[in-house]
Amino acid sequence: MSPYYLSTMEKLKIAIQKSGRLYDDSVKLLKDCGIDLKNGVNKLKAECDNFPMEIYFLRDDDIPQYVEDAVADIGIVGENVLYEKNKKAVIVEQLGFGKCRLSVAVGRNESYEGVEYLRGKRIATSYPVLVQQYLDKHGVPAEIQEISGSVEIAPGIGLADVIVDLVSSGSTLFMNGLKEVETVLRSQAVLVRNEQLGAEQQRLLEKFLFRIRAVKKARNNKYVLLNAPNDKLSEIVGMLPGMKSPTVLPLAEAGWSSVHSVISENDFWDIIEKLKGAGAQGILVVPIEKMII
Ligand code: PRT
Ligand code: ZN
Repeated sequence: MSPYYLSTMEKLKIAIQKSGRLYDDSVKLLKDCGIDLKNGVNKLKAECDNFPMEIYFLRDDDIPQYVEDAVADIGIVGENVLYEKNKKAVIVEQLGFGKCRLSVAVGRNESYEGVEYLRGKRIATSYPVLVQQYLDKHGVPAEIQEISGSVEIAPGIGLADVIVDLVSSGSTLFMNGLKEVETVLRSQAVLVRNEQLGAEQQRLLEKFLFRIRAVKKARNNKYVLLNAPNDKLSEIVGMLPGMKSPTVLPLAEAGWSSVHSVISENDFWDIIEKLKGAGAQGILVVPIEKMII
């Protein structure tokens, strides 16, 4: 085996979106995992100095195929694209960004009372496979018009009665006189892998995943420091989860302690309110960079 061949075998090849809504978050995830990309000249491929990884920049629609064919070992892609393309790629981890829903939308003034409304209608979408599955599941036949972009204008120009498109804030639908009536799929970016990774790629993936999980945990938690009067200490400590249990240190001022803990983003405001109510002061909230339990 030539040294060149060996060096290419030992890298984990990842496919990410070349530009678009997943690009920034995908690159940020790699950076937060301590992986420094050396930007390729034409940005089709990048290498890394400090992790055996090679990054391919592709259209998101092509990523499932590249992973199925093992051109890339792993990839970052929206679940919506993954399920629509129906390729053999295994989901390894949900990444918590690129969140959206694939929704059915109709004219704002239509009286919509349920999926039966769709029977015999013309539905414009870029997701014919997922829409067909949805119609079959509900036993409602309809005509699917596949279009690749600007789906939201289809009803206005008489191309369709209904659309099924991705929605995040809902403002595109609103601006086009449409309302969201059903959710076909909830989606977010996921890390996928080829079905049969080699042992070395599997080992590198485990290493990468360990870092991803530490980054995700850190993003979902905050480090909280506060001052508590000692007579309220046990009540305040009881409100805080902490990784094992909160850290309590005496302050220079008699009768007060400093309490340190980690709070989940989800419960954050509830707990902070309770802490204040119980007499906590000088509450500082600090982002966590990595969190390994
Ligand atoms: O060039 P390439 O093929 O790679 O990119 P693309 O144009 O096909 O995809 P891109 O970059 O638009 O989206 C990439 C992925 O981001 C999608 O496959 C989803 O997984 C995810 N995502 C998250 C979204 C949205 N949110 C989203 N809101 N993709 C598209 N939209 C569009 C939607 O189609 C509609 O036009 O945004 C509009 C609606 O947004 P709101 O906020 O007005 O509701
Ligand atoms: Zn695309």
